[in-house]
Amino acid sequence: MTSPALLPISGRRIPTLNPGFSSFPHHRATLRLSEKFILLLILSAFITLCFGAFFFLPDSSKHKRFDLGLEDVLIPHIDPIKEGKHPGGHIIHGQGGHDEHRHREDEEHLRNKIRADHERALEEAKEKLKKSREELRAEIQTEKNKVAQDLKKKDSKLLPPVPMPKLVGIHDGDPGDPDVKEKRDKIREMMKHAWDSYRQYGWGHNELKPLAKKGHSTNIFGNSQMGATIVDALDSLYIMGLRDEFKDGQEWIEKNLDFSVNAEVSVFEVNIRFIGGLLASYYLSGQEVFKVKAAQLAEKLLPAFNTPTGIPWAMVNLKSGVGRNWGWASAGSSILSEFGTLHMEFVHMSYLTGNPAYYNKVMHIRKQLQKMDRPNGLYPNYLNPRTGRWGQHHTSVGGLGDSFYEYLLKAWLMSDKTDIEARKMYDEAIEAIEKHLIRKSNGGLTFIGEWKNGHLERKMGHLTCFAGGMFALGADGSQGDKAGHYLQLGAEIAHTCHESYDRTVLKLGPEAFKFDSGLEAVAVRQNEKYYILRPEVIETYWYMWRFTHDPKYRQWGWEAAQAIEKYCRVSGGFSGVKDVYSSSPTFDDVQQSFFLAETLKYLYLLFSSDDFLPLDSWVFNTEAHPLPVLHLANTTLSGNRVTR
Ligand code: DMJ
Repeated sequence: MTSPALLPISGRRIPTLNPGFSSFPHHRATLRLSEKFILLLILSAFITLCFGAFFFLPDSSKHKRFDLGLEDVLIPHIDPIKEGKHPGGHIIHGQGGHDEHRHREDEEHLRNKIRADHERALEEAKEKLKKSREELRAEIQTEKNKVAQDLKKKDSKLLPPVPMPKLVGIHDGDPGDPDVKEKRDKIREMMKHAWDSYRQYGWGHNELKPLAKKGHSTNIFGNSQMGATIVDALDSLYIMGLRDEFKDGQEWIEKNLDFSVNAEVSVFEVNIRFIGGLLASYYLSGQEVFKVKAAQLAEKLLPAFNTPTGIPWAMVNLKSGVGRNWGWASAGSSILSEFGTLHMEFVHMSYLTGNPAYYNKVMHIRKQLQKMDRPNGLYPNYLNPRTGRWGQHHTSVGGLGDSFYEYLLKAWLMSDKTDIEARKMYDEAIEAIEKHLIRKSNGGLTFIGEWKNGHLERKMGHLTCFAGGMFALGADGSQGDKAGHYLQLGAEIAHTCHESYDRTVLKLGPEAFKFDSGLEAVAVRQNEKYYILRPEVIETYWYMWRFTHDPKYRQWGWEAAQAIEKYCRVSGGFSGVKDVYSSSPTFDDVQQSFFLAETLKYLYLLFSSDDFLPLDSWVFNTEAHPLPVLHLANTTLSGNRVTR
């Protein structure tokens, strides 16, 4: 049998010894697998022979070496104790009598063993030489498979078996009503077009350029090619019943997804899209591979927390573990929405791996934040991970702040409402936000502004529109019987965001819109007029639909779906548009991975029944990946049963 230890060499180039090949570079040929294999066997037999010859040297020459004081280095090569021959014994050279006699016996025994090994190796080599190329190839392949299998087993052994949380409502979601079903089928068809286009033109790349019909990526993924769209879209495929596509994606992940790459990635983005996506696929499908990959990736993110305060860097190199922050962030700061959006996935990682490190890291972030002064009770967007001090006192419920608030609420929901500390932080933060950032425009539209340079900027981002859904989701359980109030606030934000869509030519929302000088819910600057297939407005429609069943939310969702179909669909997928106020917009030529993960998923769920992924059993991460509520009352974070 071939020794597995020889296998890794099989891919290397070995200079040819075959006289039939010229030694000129242009004639130099790479040896074929089986030829290399035979050479290696002969080489290994030769090495064994040389090694054995050492023991036939006269004793005196070996003693001379020991006299040089190299015992510690050399003895292990022939130490019978290491060979397991004389447990508890030591060889003392230069002494006569019984010890010397025993030593000679040991050496004799060892020589015989080496001689026998050597002869067996030669016999095996001779046998191999008799075999045909095909037989040798088959043997090599069998060995390779075995090594791959062993590695796989080793990987999954890292993860202890933990009870699967109760998974409720993961099948179908047929809405019953044929008209609603037709809409749902249309969304499914859009998903298929987005996926098939990526499959055809961008497979394995992070994202797709639907007009250029080739792969695309951005700096959040470093220079990696990690198939972000595959990982991000997979649970949507599962939910929509696109099982062949799901299998295809799973196969790619099994064979190709490798995190040992020299790439500097965004900790936040990789967490919400990759770890979140893998976890959701694992819970929905039960396929172990997703859990194993999530665990491998999560481990790679841990070095990002090696900062003086434990507040992680924004970026980490997956290979070296070196972290740093974005150059544009105030005073070298980390970003609130980034380090504050790890909790859900990290708690699940501790649950599934039994490694408390993930849970400890995110709880440490929470503790750090609790210690700090908050201007007006608000959390600024920037925090320096070296000094532990805030950077600029900018506050936003949109970009740079948004999902931090979302994860406070969802930490509580995900813990089966036992993490009351998180709920308290959420309640206090929302109270401060309402007091200082939420206003009504002259035209009666409720908006959430941003705190900048000591005053309120009357501008709201598309990203901020997710907050309507968050207020509705957090209504139940809010302090002092304010549930109705928060549901109403959610409805008002949904209305404002719908207006931002309705006041455009394309009926698609701009990136940011103002409430100033007579302008209401419209973008002013050219660089705020784009729509990049974002989900937040549709996300809010879905939550509002679930909590109120007001048909206008389905109506608004359908309007958005039709506009996307009409203005963003191209033959190679779906593209963002640069100006929603222009009747002949240009495309940005990017099909974002979150379009498949979030926008289409929320639309599909909007036209599904409520018992499909019910909100008391599932909590959606900020990238719309559903994670089950962890009922930890009877189990620990590592899934073990609690003994009381
Ligand atoms: C998504 O990646 C996530 O929703 C994130 O929280 C912020 N926004 C993008 C999509 O717009």
